[in-house]
Amino acid sequence: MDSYRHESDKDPVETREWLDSLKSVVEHEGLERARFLLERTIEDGRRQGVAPVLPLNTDYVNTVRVEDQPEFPGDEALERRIRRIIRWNAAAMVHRANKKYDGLGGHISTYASSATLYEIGFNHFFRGKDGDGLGDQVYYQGHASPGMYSRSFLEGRFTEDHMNHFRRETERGRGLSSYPHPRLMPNYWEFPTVSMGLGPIGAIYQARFNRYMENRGLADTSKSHVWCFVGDGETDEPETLGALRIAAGEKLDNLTFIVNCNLQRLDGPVRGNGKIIQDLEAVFRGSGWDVTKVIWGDNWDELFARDHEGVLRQHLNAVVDGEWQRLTTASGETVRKAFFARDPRMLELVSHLSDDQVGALRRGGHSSRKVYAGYKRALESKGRPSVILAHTVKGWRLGEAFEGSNVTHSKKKMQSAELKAFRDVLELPIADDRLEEFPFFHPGADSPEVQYLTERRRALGGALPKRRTTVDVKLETPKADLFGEFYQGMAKGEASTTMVFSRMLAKLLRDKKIGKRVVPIVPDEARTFGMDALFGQVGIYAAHGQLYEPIDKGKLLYYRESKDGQVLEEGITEAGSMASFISAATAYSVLGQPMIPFYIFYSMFGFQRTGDQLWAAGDSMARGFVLGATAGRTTLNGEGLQHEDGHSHMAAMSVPNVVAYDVAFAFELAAVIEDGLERMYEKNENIYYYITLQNEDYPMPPMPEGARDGVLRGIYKFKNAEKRLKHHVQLFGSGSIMQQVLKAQALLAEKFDVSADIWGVTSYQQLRNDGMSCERFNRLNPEATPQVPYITQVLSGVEGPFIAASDYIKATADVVARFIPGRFVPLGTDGYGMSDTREALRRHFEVDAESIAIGALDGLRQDGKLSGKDLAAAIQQLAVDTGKVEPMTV
Ligand SMILES: Cc1ncc(C[n+]2csc(CCOP(=O)(O)OP(=O)(O)O)c2C)c(N)n1
Ligand SMILES: [Mg+2]
Repeated sequence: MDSYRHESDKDPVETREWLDSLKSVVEHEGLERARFLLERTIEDGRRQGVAPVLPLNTDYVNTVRVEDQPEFPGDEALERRIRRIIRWNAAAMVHRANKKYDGLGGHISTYASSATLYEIGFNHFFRGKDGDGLGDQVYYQGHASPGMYSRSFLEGRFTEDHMNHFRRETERGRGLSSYPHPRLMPNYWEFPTVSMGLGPIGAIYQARFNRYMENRGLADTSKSHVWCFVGDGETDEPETLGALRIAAGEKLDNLTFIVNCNLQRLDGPVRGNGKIIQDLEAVFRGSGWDVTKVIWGDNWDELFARDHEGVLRQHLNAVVDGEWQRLTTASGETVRKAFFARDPRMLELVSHLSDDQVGALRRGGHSSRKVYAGYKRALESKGRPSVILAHTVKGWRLGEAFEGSNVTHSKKKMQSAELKAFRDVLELPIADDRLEEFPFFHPGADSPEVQYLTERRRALGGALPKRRTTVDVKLETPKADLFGEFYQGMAKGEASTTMVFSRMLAKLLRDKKIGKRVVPIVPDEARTFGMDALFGQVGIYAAHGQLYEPIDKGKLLYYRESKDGQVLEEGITEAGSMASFISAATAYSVLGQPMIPFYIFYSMFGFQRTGDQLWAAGDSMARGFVLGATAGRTTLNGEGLQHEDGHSHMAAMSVPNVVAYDVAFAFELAAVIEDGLERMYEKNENIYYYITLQNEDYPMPPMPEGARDGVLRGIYKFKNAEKRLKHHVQLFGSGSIMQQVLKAQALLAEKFDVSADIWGVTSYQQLRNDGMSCERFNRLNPEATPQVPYITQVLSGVEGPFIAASDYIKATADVVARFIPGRFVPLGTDGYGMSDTREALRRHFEVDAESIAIGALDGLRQDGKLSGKDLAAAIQQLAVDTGKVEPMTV
């Protein structure tokens, strides 16, 4: 009667004795004692040189043993009926949308596989926002959204008209968005999840941020739990699994992942030749998570109970997912032949079952009791995060064409026969002659189903999903006293905009009113940006405090980690830092507490590396500041083409609610941050800021009289020409290239009898948005007084040509070309970055003072004020090599 008889077992009797004594301990003294003895034996074995390689995997069976399974606390039959109605409506909304408008899209099979996982959560675990505490945060699998809508429909939160407008949102307020998008349904969705991987990493950092808020005394999140639904295919994304260690290291037992293991992704099986659940078990356990596998449904219990030899387990361990997928829709007869017949002892195990009964052996993710047991166990995990790996069937109950089929993900409609079968399986009272229209079904507000589900939600703190839209806390943002010195500039000496920012941040942190709400976030670059003093000033957040004496303890500003530290020093993870940024920037809604994140990073690793999260931040209606530091293709010299950013402003332009600035001076930065605080935290605008900062030192002048409005709108007059010379030009400068523009002004006057006015352009993006908005207004209101773009107004009557120079690619400035009343010559840093001195790089990219002067003279030539010969002579005089390589081609 040996279970797990091994080929290599030389002395089965001895083996049996060991196993029997273990069994006896389990039976008489319990699991804890047995676990202790095993651990002690292994420990001792190691000392004696026996080093067992312990598998990270357990058998392919449920983690919760039948003996330990809790009582199911709900009304199982009623919950089944509710689930069935929701499943029906979820399929109906996708089918109806596509029947009417072919190609609208949507997914039927995903929710069909995860209905029980969601419903157990909604009926028994997820806490709403209207009860005790702040409520849970639930990350729904994006393309399971029809299930959530259908639940809300039953609750009376949506009408049939809403349901008929799934994926038809242009009639604002009527439609339901394809996936969870707070921007599109601000009262409903909290977290955009459908870009795979962003939900899971976001959930981890949200759970951590909840602790941060708790530990810093800013919010009571002790009753909030973060739940994240993840697709098994989604676990292929590095973002999904990449931060698991963070969650374990921070002991986030306020976090649970629920992985819907239907074994399939879009094209086919996730691990056809392997076992995704086992893979994930090893990864999660190895990362320090508590793993609960919910693999088999109730009707397997008695088979396992009789599997004394472990033969069933052994074979379950061996079958690969591709095979399970095939067996999903196979008849009982086939399953018996293809699986149970692998061993006569297995055949014996099912000999009392009919083929139909064999065919009906369920997967655990479709059993309320098993799923409930899994949730309960996961929630009881202490000191570490937990994950539920639930085995399900993709397209469950939708019929053969859907269940487990490789094409199921993309199927949007059901055929007549399928509809009939579906209705019969769900036992819904829908007449045959109405089937074709696939009507929505609502049992009525007074029905036991609706009463039950409403009561359950009431007990758990209100309906979900739900997003808070109002901010109860009013912030008073600091004014002149804090920003004054920056507007005044520096009487002597030099600074970089990064240094200026660092000083401004330190002052903001000290502000009595909002200081504690400031959240500095940095991915292991604080020293690079001169911000390391913050470590001492406000401390680094560390969930467990500082468990060591830091090497620099004697210093005034040492590396101080503490439980109530304020800085989120994230280590080298821009993805993690972005997730933290989103948590802090949405805290006004998610936790009802406005926070002011300043996330500072190497600008190359922002919109380029984590662009999708910056997009999601916009969707989430994040409010805060992201600062691309050491920016500018030639200003961060010597670092080569993976650091020298000359294009993040172009990427930033693609996110509609980003307000982007490329600042040159302290006063510009002061205006932008002061205004940003007011717009985001007093006026509650749903925008966030992208500001590039550079590391080149130069003098910081005072703000010119009356320039503030222009600074904020994107362009202002910085300096007029000292006197008018033979020819006249307008020079635009941004960021540190403004210094080259100033030099060009002198050069032009000195050598070529050309005078120049200088304009600071802080934001081509803002100027462009304004210009396009005017154009649109004029197009649609041809009889109204035409609107004039701000830049056109400012430059009206100003004599060109206009020459723009920045440390960004030419397209950045070019976006305003058509709003400029005259000849426009944009100069910029097209081509890959490379390492050299700033001077050499600026000559290479043609944004140094000489190249700007040439640009100005060329503008005059194009306007017929200078000849080609004049220009050629000037180029020679400036010693610029006309045969130099074109930077774009390098
Ligand atoms: C980053 C990203 N890549 C690709 C997709 C397209 N996509 C949507 S659903 C899907 C398959 C999802 O499979 P799985 O995670 O297993 O979810 P299931 O529907 O099986 O529950 C894919 C590839 C996406 N949404 N996001
Ligand atoms: Mg899947």
